[in-house]
Amino acid sequence: MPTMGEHDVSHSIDLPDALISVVCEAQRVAVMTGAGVSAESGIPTFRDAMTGLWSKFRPEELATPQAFAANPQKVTQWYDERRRMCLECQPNAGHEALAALQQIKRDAGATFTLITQNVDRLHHRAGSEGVLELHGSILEWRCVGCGFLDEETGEPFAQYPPTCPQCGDARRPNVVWFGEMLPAPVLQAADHAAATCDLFLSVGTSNVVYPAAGLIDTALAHDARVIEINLDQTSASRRVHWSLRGSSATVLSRIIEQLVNA
Ligand code: BV8
Ligand code: ZN
Repeated sequence: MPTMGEHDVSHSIDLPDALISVVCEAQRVAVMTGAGVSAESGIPTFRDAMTGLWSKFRPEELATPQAFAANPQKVTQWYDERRRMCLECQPNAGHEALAALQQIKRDAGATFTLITQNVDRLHHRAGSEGVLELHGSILEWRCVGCGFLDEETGEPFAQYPPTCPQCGDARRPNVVWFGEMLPAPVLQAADHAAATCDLFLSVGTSNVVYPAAGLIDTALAHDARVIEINLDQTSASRRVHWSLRGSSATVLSRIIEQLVNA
């Protein structure tokens, strides 16, 4: 795989012309984002050494069905704190650049699919449409009994776990926990986008959580050009065509700037 290699763009932010041409000419774009895209909005990532959520909490104790069954109060309290933090945060320039890229591609008659592992809905608030939420949404809570589902954009719950207004059973965040299946229609649409795109962008993800992390390989296996934008190197960095070391807000904004001025 002739990669164009790794580029540290955290300083000299002029992106290679060949990369801008590939973005400009792409007719079928798929983008996959992870927690790194929301980091500049103030939402902690998961695996960043000092600041990531898993540096303070053990995922097995909070992000699994077993944890919820063992301690529904602790788990739902933690998720409700995260829910309210997401609501207080604002989309950043990276989210806005992806919404702009979707519009640019649509205006040019190309297709654009945004796939996210994030549960914060900041892409929606930045104006992205048709977002594929692989891991659900922390703003939605569902009843474990009757399936009642509602988006919660308000105050803290009155009690933990919150109870269903329809049947009184416990409600949980509508996210995908470890060991749970991803929503089949969403995963199918994401897989189709990765298999049929001619350009795949992987932005702000460590690419360690499956099956989401497999999408970049699906794109590579179908001869798509693949660009990674990430602060740190990942297991995918050596397999992609361009691996840009930089912040998603800065690099994505730069791509839009160079596209518009191309
Ligand atoms: C599944 C929602 C089928 C909840 C999340 C054993 C038993 C069961 C399953 C498994 C097993 N072993 C492996 C598995 C599969 C497992 C898995 O992949 N585990 C990994 C950890 C090895 N996957 C699953 O369980 C999935 N389900 O497989 O079902 C099945 C069923 C039964 C048995 C077998 C299989 C479900 C996975 C979904 C889990 N839910 N979240 C919540 O939010 O609390 S995962 C969680 O990780 C988030 O959703 C997050 O999006 C996702 C990926 O993390 P990233 O987004 O990449 O974030 P991370 O912090 O890792 O990286 C951020 C990156 O950004 C860094 O690289 C950093 O450098 C960069 N960055 C930081 N700042 C910036 C930046 N980049 C640019 N700009 C910046 N400013
Ligand atoms: Zn109910």
